[in-house]
Amino acid sequence: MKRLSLATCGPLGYDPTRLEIGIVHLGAGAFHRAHQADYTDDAIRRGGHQWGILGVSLRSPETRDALAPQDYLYTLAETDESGERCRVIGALRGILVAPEDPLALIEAMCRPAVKIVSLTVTEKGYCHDPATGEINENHPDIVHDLAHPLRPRSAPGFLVEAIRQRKQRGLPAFTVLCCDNLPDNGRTVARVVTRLAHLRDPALAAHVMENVAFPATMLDRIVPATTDADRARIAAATGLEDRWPVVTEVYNNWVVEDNFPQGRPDWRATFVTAVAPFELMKLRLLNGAHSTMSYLGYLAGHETVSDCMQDDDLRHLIAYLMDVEVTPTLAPPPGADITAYKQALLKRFRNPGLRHRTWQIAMDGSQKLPQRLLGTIRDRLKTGGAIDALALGVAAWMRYVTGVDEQGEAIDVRDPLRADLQERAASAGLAAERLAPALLAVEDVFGRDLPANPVFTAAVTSALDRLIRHGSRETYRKFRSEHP
Ligand code: CS2
Repeated sequence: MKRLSLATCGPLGYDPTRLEIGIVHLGAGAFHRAHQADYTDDAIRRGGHQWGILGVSLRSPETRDALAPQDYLYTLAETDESGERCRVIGALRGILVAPEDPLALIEAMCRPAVKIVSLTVTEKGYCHDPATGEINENHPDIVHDLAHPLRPRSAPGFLVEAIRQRKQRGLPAFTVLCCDNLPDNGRTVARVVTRLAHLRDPALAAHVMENVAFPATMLDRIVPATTDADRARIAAATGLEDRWPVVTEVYNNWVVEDNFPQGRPDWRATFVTAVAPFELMKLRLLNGAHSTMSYLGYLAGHETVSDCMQDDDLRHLIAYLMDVEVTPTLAPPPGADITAYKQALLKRFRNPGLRHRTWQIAMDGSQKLPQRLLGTIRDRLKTGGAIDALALGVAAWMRYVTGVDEQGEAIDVRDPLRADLQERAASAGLAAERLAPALLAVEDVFGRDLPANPVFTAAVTSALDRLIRHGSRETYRKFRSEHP
């Protein structure tokens, strides 16, 4: 079978070899390739030839090695109940692997034609403390980047050095576009970058504050990790071998704060002045449901989100969480219909064409819980609202990060705080009255307020006790009978 390439791909509606690089994107994983690259590809097809994307892998060469021999083209497979449709995306024009040559990346970020540096480096990639949103000055990558500022390792380190060099060269600053699920993502990244710049030189921090725009965004598209089965199916459908296609849903949404002083592609996104209400709706409903379902579902033996949705009791819990406990904390975003969004979400979660593993979503819980569940819990506690489903989500995370499942098998827990979490879990043992306080004491996740709130600690401890005694399935089955 022939390999996908410029020679075999057929017409794309534009000539990828003619594109200028206007965007450098840090974190060229599946999510970026299914979301921002798709929007940009569409804008290029309508004439935006100055918006080619140079992707960057901050760690491994895998994506570059897979895509370089196919001229960085890849197939985007979009699935819904009517089936799967494939098309080729040409917006990505190269991938740099940062650790191989950090200077080359800085150089690329300093090209005059580059107007935007966007990022999907996951929550942990910002080296911040998730409970406060402030940079973690003891993070090993930040310590490294302060010692070796010209050859950074972290995303904030690259941003600061490239901003500094552009200033030195008399070039206008690029716009920093965070595309990760962080709360108040534009402002959070602005704070992290400004603080790192300040630690290097207060004048550089002043330059960042005055000249760099950090628009906020809300991104919404479900993109599971690509599997070999996906590769085989897509090759059979297209007749071309593609080493790294991306599979996603047909649904796609992007709300962006329109603040791009150097210009931007003509993305068919929703441009607004305030992203916050859209972001809260999405993080609390979609991601809050995702995380709750992934811990409970994993413990109950469900491999994917669509498997979880086949389980009536778990589906009930998720719908209850969204309707009864999350919705009252949301201010409806202008023009959005929360009820319709929730209905659509349950349908998207059911999509059998997406094999979105509970284990994948369970990753990095310490970085996700604050914006997905804990912010909602704080709002509920303020108004005296019940938090039974939310507390069960938090308790399921606690049970999961012990690293041993209900059958006594090891769980492959991936989390930057794993060592600390598992040490606490091991010394507490599998007893809720010790395990809950041991994990609630992780200040980076829970802050100081939540562990001091008796309503919250009681709810989490009692949910964890049920999970430990009766197992996940029985716990959410019982939840349904108690919360019809
Ligand atoms: C998921 C998200 O992996 C996860 O934690 O909750 O990646 C989710 O699929 C996206 O935010 C959807 O937009």
